[in-house]
Amino acid sequence: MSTRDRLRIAIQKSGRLSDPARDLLARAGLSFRESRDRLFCYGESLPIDLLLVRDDDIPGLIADGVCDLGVVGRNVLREQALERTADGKPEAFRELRRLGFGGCRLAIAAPRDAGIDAIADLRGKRIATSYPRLLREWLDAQGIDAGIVVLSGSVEIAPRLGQADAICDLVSSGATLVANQLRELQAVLETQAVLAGPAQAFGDERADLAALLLRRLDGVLSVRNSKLVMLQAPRTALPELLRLLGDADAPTLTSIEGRAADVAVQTVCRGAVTWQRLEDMKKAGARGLLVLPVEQMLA
Ligand code: PRT
Ligand code: ZN
Repeated sequence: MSTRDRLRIAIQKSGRLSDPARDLLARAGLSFRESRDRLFCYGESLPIDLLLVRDDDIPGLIADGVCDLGVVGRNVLREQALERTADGKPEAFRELRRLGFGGCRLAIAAPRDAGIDAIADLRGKRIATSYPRLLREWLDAQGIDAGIVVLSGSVEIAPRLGQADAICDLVSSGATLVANQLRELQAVLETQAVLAGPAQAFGDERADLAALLLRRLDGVLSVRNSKLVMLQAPRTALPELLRLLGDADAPTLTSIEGRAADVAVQTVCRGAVTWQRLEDMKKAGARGLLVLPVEQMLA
């Protein structure tokens, strides 16, 4: 492995994962000087540079040591990992963090009128997919013998074109399936964007840089959906309010000058603070409810 004192992260140049990936790195305090061709961005705040590429190239760039880390869908990472081990190569990647965006599932779907209603009905059928190894692994685990038709895109129209009986493709809202008269049968893999790295640890300055980045990412990820909730309430309402704040950190209680029966509550809520929840808290006796975004947190 080459010795380097700068860390290089590959992210998608343009696509679903590019904006959230850049946003996440910016929140972790990384800033970059954009180059003219916008393929390489020099890290200004830290010795961490960016390479902007197609998502499919990211695992290979990590395996070849061209990049040290990458932001890529688990679906792409796992498919390419299976491809490499099938070729007799050693495990090349590690999933270092789940990043909480780009969430979807790789799922099997079939035309509504195809008589494929359960996974057992897939026996002897042809399934079109861009993820042949993930699909084969799942079919083998289920003991289902089915044919796989490998397509690089437009998988959802394969049944209509007579290329396949069913498909195995990424689904998020499901609107694409509905628009193509397909019905989802079974999820094969839950996926989201992950920070991927090489299977082997870095043996030079990059190890410290990677550790620093991971610590910062943990700080950003842990507060991503968090809200600081403040309120005042009668002490008698506390049990019910704490139940409604079940996903919150242990609250700080402060007494209120001149109002011995009341208390001020402050806590960080990890889940969504919806209007419904606020209304329930008000009903339980809370007053002066304040919900504030959390910028940063260093545990
Ligand atoms: O050019 P490059 O090769 O870099 O980009 P790409 O076209 O291969 O990738 P891109 O940007 O489409 O997706 C990148 C990653 O985003 C994927 O590998 C997944 O990890 C993740 N992701 C999350 C998705 C979706 N959600 C998604 N909905 N990738 C694709 N889709 C497709 C889906 O298959 C359907 O065709 O989007 C369409 C809409 O989905 P529905 O279910 O909401 O209708
Ligand atoms: Zn791609």
